[in-house]
Amino acid sequence: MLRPDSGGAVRTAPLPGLDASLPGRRVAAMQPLQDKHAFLTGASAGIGAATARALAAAGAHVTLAARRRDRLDAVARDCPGSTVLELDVRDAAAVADALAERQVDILIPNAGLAFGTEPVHQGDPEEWSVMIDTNIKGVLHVLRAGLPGMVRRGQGEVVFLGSVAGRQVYPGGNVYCATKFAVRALYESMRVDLKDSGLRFTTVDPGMVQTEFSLVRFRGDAQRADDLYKGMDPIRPEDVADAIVYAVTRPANVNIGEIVMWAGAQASTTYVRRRAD
Ligand code: NDP
Ligand code: 8X3
Repeated sequence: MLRPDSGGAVRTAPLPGLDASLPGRRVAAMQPLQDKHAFLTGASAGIGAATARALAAAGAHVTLAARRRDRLDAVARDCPGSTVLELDVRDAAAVADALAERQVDILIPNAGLAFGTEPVHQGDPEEWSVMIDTNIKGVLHVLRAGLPGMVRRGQGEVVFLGSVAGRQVYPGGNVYCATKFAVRALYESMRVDLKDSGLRFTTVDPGMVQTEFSLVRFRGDAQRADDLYKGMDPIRPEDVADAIVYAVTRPANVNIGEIVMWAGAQASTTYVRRRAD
């Protein structure tokens, strides 16, 4: 707690878990991840892969889940003590099985994707279903399977991968944006529903991150995906991983709620400053 002393200067009175060894400063002690178990979906690429590597580097045991086994194995080689799990988050029973016997401290339902930027009247209902089943129901499956153990133990944390697309719509974002608005609603719901659980909830909401996301969105059109980042410096997946590690390493008296992360050149989901190159 900060309080003024008789001379008007600020002195420190340490809170539990805070390092007051430096005179005149309050330094939060990092929570070690050494004995922590993290369960991460969408770990075969992009933000998930970078986060798995960062959590493992911070000492956590990471379970890497996604559909592509070869890609998971490649990421796992950089994550000592990790486990890989071929998993489609749309399959509720498979997700329940995967989490049944696992003690999880850090749950990260990161798997997600977008298809297309057509307006709804030209959209493909099959693609909407994949987005909704992955980005909303997939997150719900992971929560339903992972939370009971965490609630029973009264500890742990969930980090959602929202998006600025869950805060502002943009032309052609429609169904994808709706799924990310839903993720934010789920994040807020968890805070309310589980307010007495002892769990922490965080949503990390990035802007333009260069991953395979746009390649998937543009259905394999690499040129179109690359063009999206032309003349600007996008967020790197490692930057997002860094934010996630920051959130989960805060001391117990702190809960980082929402991290909104724009690319430096992004004024909004629609306005991006680009160089002429
Ligand atoms: P990538 O395409 O690079 O990675 C997506 C990951 O999700 C892959 O590991 C993929 O693995 C996995 N995945 C997709 N569908 C399923 C499924 N049904 N079951 C299990 N895993 C699945 O994208 P990002 O890393 O960029 O995206 C990660 C998250 O971040 C998403 O939720 C996305 O919405 C969000 N996000 C991305 C931003 C961006 O600009 N890139 C910005 C804001 C948020 P596999 O195919 O092997 O199953
Ligand atoms: C992904 C970021 O702006 O392409 O969530 O929708 S954006």
